[in-house]
Amino acid sequence: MNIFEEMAQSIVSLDSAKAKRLANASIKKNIDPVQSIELGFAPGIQKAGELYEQGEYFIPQLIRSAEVMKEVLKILQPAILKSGESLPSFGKIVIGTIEGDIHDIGKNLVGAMLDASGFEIIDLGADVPVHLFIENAEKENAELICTSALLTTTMTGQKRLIEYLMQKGLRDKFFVMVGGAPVSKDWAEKIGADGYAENAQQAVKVAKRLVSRTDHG
Ligand code: B12
Repeated sequence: MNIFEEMAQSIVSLDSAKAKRLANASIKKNIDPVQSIELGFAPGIQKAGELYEQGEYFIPQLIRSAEVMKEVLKILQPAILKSGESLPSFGKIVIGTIEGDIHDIGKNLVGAMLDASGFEIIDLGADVPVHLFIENAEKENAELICTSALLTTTMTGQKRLIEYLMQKGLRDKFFVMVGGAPVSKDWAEKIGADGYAENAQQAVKVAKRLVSRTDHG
C-alpha cells in the first residue's frame, strides 16, 4: 500500500492515531499537503460515505470518520497556509456553508487553499443564513462570496443568495462562486453564479480569474 492508500485506509478504519501519524510523516517527507488531502485522506472520507450509503456504516461511524479527517486537517492546514505566506493579497473572500447544512470539511479545505494562494478569508463557518453572507461581504468590502452546499436540499440556498443580492441591488458588487459535492457547472450557470469549481485547486484558479476581471465592483 502506498502512503496515499494508507491515508485513505486510516480514515475508513477510523484510526485517528494512524491518520495523524501519516499526516505528520507526509510533512516530514515534504509531500505536498494538498496532495495528501486530495489523493489520500479525502478519498478515505468518500469511501466512508459509500459504506454509509451501502448500509455498512451508520451515522456514528460517519461522524467519527469526519472527526478523524478534521484532526488531519488541523495538522495539514498550517502547512498549506505556510506555502502562501509571502504572497500579495488578491482581495477578500467571504466563505461559508449555506444555511441548514453542517458539512464543513470541503469548505475548510477550499478556504485554506484560497488563503494559501493570497486571498484574505473571512470564514463564517457552517449553517450560515443567506443574509449573513451579504452583510459580511458588505462590511468587509469583499470581492467574492463563496458558498458550499453538500445537500441537494441546501443547494437552493445558493440560488436564494443570488436572488437576495439582486433584490438589494448588490448583484454587481460581488462575484459569487458556488461548490459542494451535489453542485455542478450547470447548476452554477442556472442560478447565475459567476464561478463554480469541483475542488479546492480549481477554486483558486476560478477565484483568481474572477478577481482579475474588471467588469464588476
Ligand atoms: C462527512 C460527511 C458528513 C459529516 C459532516 C462532518 C463535517 N463537519 O463536515 C456528518 C456525519 C456530520 C454528516 C451529516 C449529514 N450528512 Co453527510 N456526508 C459526509 C460525506 C461522507 C463526506 C463529505 C466530505 O466531507 N467530503 C470530503 C470533502 C473534501 O469533499 P467536499 O465536501 O465535496 O468538498 C470538495 C468539493 O465539493 C469542493 N467544494 C466544497 N465546497 C465548496 C465551495 C466552493 C465555493 C467551491 C468553489 C468548491 C467547494 O471542493 C472541496 C475540496 O475538493 C458525504 C458523502 C460525499 N460523497 O460527499 C455525505 C453526504 C453529503 N451527507 C449526506 C447526508 C444525507 C447527511 C445527513 C442529512 C445525514 C442525516 N440523516 O443526518 C447529515 C446532514 C446534517 C446537516 N443538516 O447538514 C448525503 C447528502 C445527500 C444529498 N445529496 O442531499 C451524502 C452525499 C451521503 C449520502 N450519499 O447519503 N455528513
